[in-house]
Amino acid sequence: MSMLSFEKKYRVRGGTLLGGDLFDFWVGPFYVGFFGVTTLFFAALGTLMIVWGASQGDTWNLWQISIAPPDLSYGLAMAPLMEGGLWQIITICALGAFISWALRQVEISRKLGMGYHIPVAFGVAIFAYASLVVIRPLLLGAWGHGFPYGILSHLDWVSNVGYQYLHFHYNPAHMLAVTFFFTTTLALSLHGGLVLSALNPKKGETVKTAEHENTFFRDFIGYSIGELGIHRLGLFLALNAGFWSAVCIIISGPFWTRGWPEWWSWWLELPIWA
Ligand code: UQ1
Repeated sequence: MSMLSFEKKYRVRGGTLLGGDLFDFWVGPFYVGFFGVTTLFFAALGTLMIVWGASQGDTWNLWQISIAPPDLSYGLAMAPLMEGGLWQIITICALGAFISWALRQVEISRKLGMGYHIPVAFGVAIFAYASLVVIRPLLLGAWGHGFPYGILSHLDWVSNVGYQYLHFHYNPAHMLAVTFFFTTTLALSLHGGLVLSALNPKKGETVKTAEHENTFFRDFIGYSIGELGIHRLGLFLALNAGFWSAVCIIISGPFWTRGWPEWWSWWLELPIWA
């Protein structure tokens, strides 16, 4: 079955969370749905706000354009447009677009009778973003703790907040997050390499199957996690990368205010050294 006739078979009505049949249609290959409309709305409005904010700034240099959150003195109140209010609206648009996108994934999953693994996975990425611009600012009592929307400015923010805790790499949750990020890339490169090596042979050679893939890793390290297993492992690694990233920044400030190297004093204070 060609992909087009296959897709036609599964282009079914229903499964919507909101809007009933009203937006239950496709535009070309794309499912629309109520949340397709809200995604488009928030993404367009947010992008427009960024471009308008840039036009009010003092540079069109793509690296230097930045839209800053309000001053800390505004606390958790709304700020005037040009003093962080724009950042607040852009943040609402970003979350509106991301959450709409996740709910559109839910609707498509329901139509296809699939599990919700995809929206749940994307939800963890949304959580990581929200932890920076909503959860931590709320816990610290000011929107000014969010990061600025600019290519270089957000890097400066990361650097500054990192040094605020002396050495962020001593943050145990940051250690876990970084380790999960690296392990994710290791797993995906092993998996991608394995699948391509088996399924995309050079001209004149036959396509290999899962048995070859299993045998490679059994010969190589005495163990194969399997076709389903590698995807479970990949999802586990990736979700943990996002989750511990969120944790590592949420605990910095709200739950630990000193340098992260000092956190490890508990190790030096263990009674076993006496
Ligand atoms: C693996 O064992 C396996 O099973 C056949 C795959 O499936 C296609 C893989 O992609 C990879 C990478 C492995 C090896 C991974 C581990 C954790 C042993």
